[in-house]
Amino acid sequence: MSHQGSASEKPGRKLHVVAAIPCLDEERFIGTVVLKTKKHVDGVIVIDDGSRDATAEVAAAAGARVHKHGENRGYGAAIRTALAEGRQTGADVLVVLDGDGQHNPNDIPRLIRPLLEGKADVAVGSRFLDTGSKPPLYRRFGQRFLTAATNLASGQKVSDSQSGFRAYSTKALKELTLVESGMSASSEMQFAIGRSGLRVAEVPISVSYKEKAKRSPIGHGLGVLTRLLVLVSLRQPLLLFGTPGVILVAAGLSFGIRVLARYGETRELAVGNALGMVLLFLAGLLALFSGLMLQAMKELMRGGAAQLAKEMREYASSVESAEGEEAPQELDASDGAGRES
Ligand SMILES: Nc1nc2c(ncn2[C@@H]2O[C@H](COP(=O)(O)OP(=O)(O)OP(=O)(O)O)[C@@H](O)[C@H]2O)c(=O)[nH]1
Ligand SMILES: [Mg+2]
Repeated sequence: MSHQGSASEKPGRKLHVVAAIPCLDEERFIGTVVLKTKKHVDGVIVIDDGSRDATAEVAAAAGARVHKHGENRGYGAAIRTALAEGRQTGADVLVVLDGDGQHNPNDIPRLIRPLLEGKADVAVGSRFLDTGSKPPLYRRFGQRFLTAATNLASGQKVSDSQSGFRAYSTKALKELTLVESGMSASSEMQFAIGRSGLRVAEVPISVSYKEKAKRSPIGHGLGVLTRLLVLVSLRQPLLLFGTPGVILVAAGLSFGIRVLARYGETRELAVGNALGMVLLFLAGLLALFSGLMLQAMKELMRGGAAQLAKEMREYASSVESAEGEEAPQELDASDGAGRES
């Protein structure tokens, strides 16, 4: 397979395109996926994420190099391995696609074109730009919802945040790192892309949902959403906790005003409103406090710790030098005292 370098890279240089396929129990599909993928890339690596079936054997027989996880570590961990493999093999472009046959390897040339032409560093295959095939309605709803949440949280907009069909340039492979181990890795990747300022291209892809879902889509969606909340709370804790905190405190205040007004009119305590006021106030303060604590932790983790250590060192040395200036006087005094006695 020959891919020519773009004018912005070394003109005419043959680019090395590698595909990585994360797999968990995909023996039924992986053979076909590898064979079809091989036609479009220079090498195929299958990340066998602790499969209990013959995924690894079938993949190897089809001509892939297999990187085995000793146990199931999750989709995100498999993607981390894929990115590391891409870096190790010195790939100019790393394509990642699912091993369950839902992606069409014939879409690879279209997906990687923006990277080969030097127009983007990351290409995200989108199931929602293609006019032909679409996921079933109930899956689309969940995917759209997760995309809206991820776009809002990460500040990086794409039409299909949960797509597993992507391509990365060498620069992207160098800059993008993941921490999430589960299915939330696609969302986390969007945060990482947003932070890095890498150029993103969205490319329409076709998908096949002929097979019944192997894993619960509801469990999948809720899992991603939970991790998304964790990601946002780490990235923008004041926004996530501070906003509801302020709203709750304001609601508590309005209940308080009502309690006072009622008391002024009737000299009676509106017990329900008073209770509401206390509860809303407490919840609001708790949220504000959590936001501030997490924000402080974030600042500390993001270099604040280094700054604090520097300030402490400066303080310690200023104390030492102040003591050093005072010390001779003390010595003199004690010396004097010694001589006197
Ligand atoms: N779910 C899951 N998939 C994994 C894991 N490790 C690797 N994979 C592979 O990651 C790819 C995506 O997983 P899927 O379960 O198909 O995720 P999906 O395409 O979003 O969901 P479906 O529409 O149900 O297929 C597949 O090739 C899996 O075999 C893991 O721990 N869990
Ligand atoms: Mg799938």
